Amino acid sequence: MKKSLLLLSLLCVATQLIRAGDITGTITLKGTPPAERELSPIRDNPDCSAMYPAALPKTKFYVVGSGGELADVIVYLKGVPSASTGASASPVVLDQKGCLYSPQILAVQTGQKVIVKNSDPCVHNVHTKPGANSEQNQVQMPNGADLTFTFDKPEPFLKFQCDVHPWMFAWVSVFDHPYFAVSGPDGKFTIKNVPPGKYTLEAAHRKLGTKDADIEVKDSGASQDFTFEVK
Ligand SMILES: [Cu+2]
Repeated sequence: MKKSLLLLSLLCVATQLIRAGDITGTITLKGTPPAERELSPIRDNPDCSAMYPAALPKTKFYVVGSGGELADVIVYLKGVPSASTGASASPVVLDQKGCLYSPQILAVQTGQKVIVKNSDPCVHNVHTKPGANSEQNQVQMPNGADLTFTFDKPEPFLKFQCDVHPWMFAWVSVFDHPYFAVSGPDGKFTIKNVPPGKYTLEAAHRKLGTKDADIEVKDSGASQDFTFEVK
């Protein structure tokens, strides 16, 4: 009898350990955001302007679909205990292509590698401008070896910039847990394998600020949408 109780309690513990659900949702923008600006300094740079024989690229502050689907929103659990799995997580790639960073908004865990590539025929200088983490500054030649960056501390929208091309920016949000996602061009996000429980879910857009929601994640997961507004 005692043995079967022990087995039962072990089974319960094991089941709890593997119980987890996904948080899914859609981010929507109401209203018309400010027009994006042409990156006109590119015109004065022969290396970069050669890559844009027609129109110059524009800023990507608000990446919005025709139905208001809002991309580049970081969605994450707020106030959860530190539990980074970054050291064993797959690296995230940040490319420099067409004298722009791609992607311009990304998110990683502490200790997770950010591999910076240079796909351009010109030199770039990758310079981080962190708040909580230490500053890093490395030159990268055309076809140069990949650079690797990692960050020790959580920090929202840590800025990457290129000192050669002053219009080049990317923003990397760093978390000390794996429970975050970035909304895609369809406005959708999925945070995978969240243990059941009650949480505060926060959505952050670099220009539009943050929105919070209290949610309960069950075995079957949870769903939470966010709507941002520009007036
Ligand atoms: Cu550059």
